[in-house]
Amino acid sequence: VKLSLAISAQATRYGDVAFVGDLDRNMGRLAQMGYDGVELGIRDPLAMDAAELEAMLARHDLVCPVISTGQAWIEERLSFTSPDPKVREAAVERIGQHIALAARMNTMSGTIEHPMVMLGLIRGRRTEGVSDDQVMAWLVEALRECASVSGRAGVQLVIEPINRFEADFIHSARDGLALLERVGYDHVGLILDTFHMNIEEPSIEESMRLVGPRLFHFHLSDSNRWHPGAGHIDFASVVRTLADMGYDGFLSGEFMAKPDAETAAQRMIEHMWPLLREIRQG
Ligand code: LER
Ligand code: MN
Repeated sequence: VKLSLAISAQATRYGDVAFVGDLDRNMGRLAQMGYDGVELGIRDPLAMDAAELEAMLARHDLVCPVISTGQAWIEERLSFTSPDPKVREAAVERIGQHIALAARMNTMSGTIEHPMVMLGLIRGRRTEGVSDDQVMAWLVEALRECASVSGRAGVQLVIEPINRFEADFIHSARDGLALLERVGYDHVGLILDTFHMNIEEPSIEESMRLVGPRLFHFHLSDSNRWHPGAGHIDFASVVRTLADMGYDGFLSGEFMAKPDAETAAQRMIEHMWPLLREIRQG
């Protein structure tokens, strides 16, 4: 199991990532702290210099296991469930660009077996007067289109259940599994986030086990959206459960820059390393 940190590659209003700004400097600091990778939040892949990004990752000996896409919703309101077909189409097209970038970074570094693109907030929000069935039909249709593109590119898609205060639907592991069933592609899986699970799941560990092999990615965040160790989530138990499940992906920290970005990132390492070491020693 490797540790990564969710950071933003472009300026954003999104507040639950610790590092925004000078990407090269941030990657350097995280590599020094002992991180293996960075999860890059990218609003618009076409505005990124892919070659420069690859060079930066290589320079700091980091990999990018996942690209996250929520900023396209936050900044531009691109959405899979907008009543406007042009908006839905633009959202799918944008994710296609994320997929292409993820595939390219993998080809260059050659170190990530399954590059991934994360689909969370891009699902959009309910619109008054639109039925649940219609919302789900639009969502499934968009996901199937993205899955078809990502399958050809060798990129996995990961859908994130998000708590009820931040999203209108797909809140729990069960919701996520039911959605996967409807989408129907093996290379589409779930990412679980301890912050959302703490709000939505009866038992964090049981929900993780329920998802089992469909768990492709994982977000670490404490109950208060601070770094692991700052709240009341039992990360020893979370790590033990992941080990029992044979999870071998990344654990990606996603939390607010509190008390500040550097301290938060450092404290995640300090909190997680002893737990991971214990697991390794059996
Ligand atoms: C993104 O990974 C996330 O966890 C959500 O809270 C989106 O805001
Ligand atoms: Mn998350």
